[in-house]
Amino acid sequence: MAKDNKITFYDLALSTGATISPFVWATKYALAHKGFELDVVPGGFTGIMERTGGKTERLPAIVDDGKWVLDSWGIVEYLDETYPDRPALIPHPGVATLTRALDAWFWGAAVGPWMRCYCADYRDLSVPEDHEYVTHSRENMLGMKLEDMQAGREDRLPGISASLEPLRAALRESKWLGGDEPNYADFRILGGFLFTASVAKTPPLAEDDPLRDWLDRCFDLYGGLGRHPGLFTLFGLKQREGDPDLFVKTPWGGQANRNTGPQSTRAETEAITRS
Ligand SMILES: N[C@@H](CCC(=O)N[C@@H](CS)C(=O)NCC(=O)O)C(=O)O
Repeated sequence: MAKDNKITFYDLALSTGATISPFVWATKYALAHKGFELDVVPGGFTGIMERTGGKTERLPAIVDDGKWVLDSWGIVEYLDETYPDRPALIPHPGVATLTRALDAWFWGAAVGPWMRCYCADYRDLSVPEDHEYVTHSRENMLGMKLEDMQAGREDRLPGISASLEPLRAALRESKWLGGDEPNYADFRILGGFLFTASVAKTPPLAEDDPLRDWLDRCFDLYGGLGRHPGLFTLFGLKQREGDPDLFVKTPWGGQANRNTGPQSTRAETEAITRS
């Protein structure tokens, strides 16, 4: 299998050359984690069926020595099953379960809302032959004109940033979502950030966001896979008067504090018992 260590990879990219889809990004990282080189079949949204010989309308898709594998989760399962001697993507079934939960939350909290903040830029950045299809399909998806949907994003971006506290809490305690080493949990969530970086003409996160350390380390993995020159920076959102804090500056309370005895909880006890 995987002749010359190469797997054919159907990309979905913008006119900048940067991959757009969160699913495709997660799969790129999954293949790199497994140590494969990619034989990339480039392309945008138009003509996926033609490019893949009628195999699929959606990407990612890979071909491993003649064998077609579809769907981001399908590909991850295939890679772990077929190449158990290489670094695991899902080292334990619980990782898949928790990653699905985290991913579902992240789409609701951030990927979907960011899509609504950048949807007209997304269309404008797509390759010219995709403009009509992206406009039509995404307006159907979002239920309004892309320009109208995107308008007012400066009022929405701060709240989206603020809602990412569960990720910040996890990464305060752990180097990677996978623990000591990255695994598919990292790549799956990272895919949503990289999708956003491919379209974010105005940044969605603060310069000093605590997520930056993890994101920068993820971008640097596998020879700087997330450092494509077509990507925009995620950092530089400014808090305006009346905006919520873009992230919690001083995490506080039961979840943030490890109980090591009364001294560690005294300030909290005083605050909650004062009259
Ligand atoms: N369940 C699929 C979803 C893949 C998917 O929806 N891909 C989108 C890109 S984000 C796509 O190929 N869209 C093509 C189109 O919109 O025509 C997976 O996980 O791979």
